[in-house]
Order: sequence, then structure tokens, then C-alpha cells
Amino acid sequence: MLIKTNDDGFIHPVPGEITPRAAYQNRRELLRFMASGAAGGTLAAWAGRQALAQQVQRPGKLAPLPGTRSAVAGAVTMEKVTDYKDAASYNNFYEFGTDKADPARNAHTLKTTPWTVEVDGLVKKPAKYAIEDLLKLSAQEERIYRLRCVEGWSMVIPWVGYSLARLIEKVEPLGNAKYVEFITQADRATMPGLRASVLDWPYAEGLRLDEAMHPLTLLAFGMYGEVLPNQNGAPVRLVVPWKYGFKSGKSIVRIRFTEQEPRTAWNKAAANEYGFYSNVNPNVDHPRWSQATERRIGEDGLFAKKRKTLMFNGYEAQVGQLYAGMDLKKNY
Ligand SMILES: Nc1nc2c(c(=O)[nH]1)N[C@H]1C(S)=C(S)[C@@H](COP(=O)(O)O)O[C@H]1N2
Ligand SMILES: [Mo]
Repeated sequence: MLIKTNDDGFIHPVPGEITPRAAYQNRRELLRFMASGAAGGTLAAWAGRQALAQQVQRPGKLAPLPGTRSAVAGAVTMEKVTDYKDAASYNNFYEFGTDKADPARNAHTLKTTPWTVEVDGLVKKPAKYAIEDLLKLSAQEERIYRLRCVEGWSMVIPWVGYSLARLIEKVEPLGNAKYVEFITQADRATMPGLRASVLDWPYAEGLRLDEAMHPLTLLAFGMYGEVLPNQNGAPVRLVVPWKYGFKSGKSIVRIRFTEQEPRTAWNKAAANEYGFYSNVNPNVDHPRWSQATERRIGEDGLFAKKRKTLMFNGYEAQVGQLYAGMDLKKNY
């Protein structure tokens, strides 16, 4: 990951990371890149990442967490599922470092027991849930979602969890609750990435209440039939499949209901690049790159073709009506 120092003196990561697997569609571009001299380090990093992928535990090593096939509309894509080793070794989890390989290397220090999730703010029944109780709140379903990162890569992952709506119904939001804020773990003792002021910790995200209530919004405890590996956000994370990956907060410790739109970590870091909505939108470019295409991790050889990115990441039939009448260029 490239880090640049902005005028404000803070370091902001540059999400358009340059890697051979992500950036070079054709031989000519690659040759130009090689000639630039940057290739050595990047190719070495890439090779290191490939080696790491081989070491990552395969399903069968973590505690099993099966889910029944979800009946929620749109919850199961028939596309080829990404290999576990890729899904568990190519991650964004800045609390453990900004390189894609860092979380798989470093997240073993994350302490996931005991773990509680506090649900508070504008609700009739605020509560602190031990992770064991949160797990049992509703039946576990398996959902196969596309996850599209703003950086241009995507994966297809079989998650295990249940609709966040089940939890929201339990705590009974008050009439003035309009948003939900997700606050994630920020522990300096176990998360080496917190030493860098890349983001304003803790990593926080937010949804409008109707987005949070949408049946596709998943509170996930597992993937590939097992509990989540630490690097993917153990023991509990959000997965919002029609939004860019950064909206899916990992290792959540608090869920707060608010009247005002909550500030979010990436919006604070670069408001002109990361809006509150962050719906996957091929028609609205990121200020520094197009959002029209993507590369699927695992099928992206050095010269593989890009895929067309779909509106709302392919979930338009299910979620399009949430944004009826909104200017999606303004509300990016
Ligand atoms: N707490 C926390 N959650 C996070 C992030 C992070 O850095 N910290 N990165 C986000 C981004 S940018 C993406 S693309 C997804 C990646 O999830 P994955 O590693 O399971 O693919 O997690 C999101 N959730
Ligand atoms: Mo991302």
C-alpha cells in the first residue's frame, strides 16, 4: 500500500495500490512498469503474498459454523466462490497494517474471547450481548455475496450469519432513530496498526436505519462454514453487499442508534473520496480512478480481463428502491 503525506500532515493511504495482479492488463503496460524500476519490490511483495496464501489455514481448522442456505432474495449468487486461501490472505484490516498481506500475518494477536457487543443509543431496550448470546439470537444462514472493494478488486464469499434486522427488532429503535453507527475494536495492545494515524481510530461505519434493516444486511460470524478467521473480522462483522467493502466494519464492539448521520472513518480521512452512502456505482468515478470495472481475486492473472462492475454490486433489484429520488452523484 502506498502511503502519501497530505498537506494536513496526516498520512492517508492511497487506495489505488499498484500490484501486478491488479494493475497490468497487457504486456506493454507491464513492460513500462518494469522499466520504471518499481517492479522489483512490488513483484517481491506479490510473491510473498502468494506464499502466505499457501500457509493460511484451510477450512476445517477453525470451529465449524454451519448455516442453512438463505431464502432471502438475492442472498445467494451462483458465481464461483473465491478460494478460501485468497479470501483469508488478501484483506483490508488497517488495525493490523495497510498491506493486503498484513492482516493474515498479524491478526493472530486479536483476542476474540471474551467479546461483548454493546447495543445502545436511541433504542427502547439497550443491551450488552456476550458474543455467544449474539450468535444464538437467530438461526445462522449461509449467504454467498460479492464483496467489492473501492480499490477495484472483488471476491465471492460464503458468509454465515443472520440479518442485522433480527437484532434491531430485539432492541426496538425509538421513533427518532434514523441511523446506525458501527464501532469496531481499537486495542493498542493487540492491534499494531493503531500506532499509525492512517485513520481516526476506532474504525467506525454507519448506515441509514432502512439500509440497516434491509434483509441483505448481514451480521456475519463465519465464512466457508467456519467461524471467521481473525483477519476477516472475527468474531463478528457486518457485510453490506451492495456497498463498497469499507462499509462492512470488522470486529464490531458497539452498535449505536442515532438521529444524526454518524461520521465514518473513511469519510473523516478523505470526505471528497468516501461519502456516507458508498453504494457500488460504476457510473460515478472515484476522484482518482474509474469505478466501472473490477478484478475478481483468484481469476486475475497478470493479463486477465477486468469485469464490468454492476450497479449496487448486482443487488439493484433488491435495494434500488432505498435510493429512489436521490442524486447518487451527490450522495456517493
Ligand atoms: N475494522 C475494520 N473493518 C474493515 C476494514 C478495516 O480496515 N478495519 N476494512 C474494510 C475494507 S476497505 C474492506 S474491502 C473489507 C474487507 O473485508 P475482507 O478482508 O473480509 O475481504 O473490510 C472492511 N472492514
Ligand atoms: Mo475496501
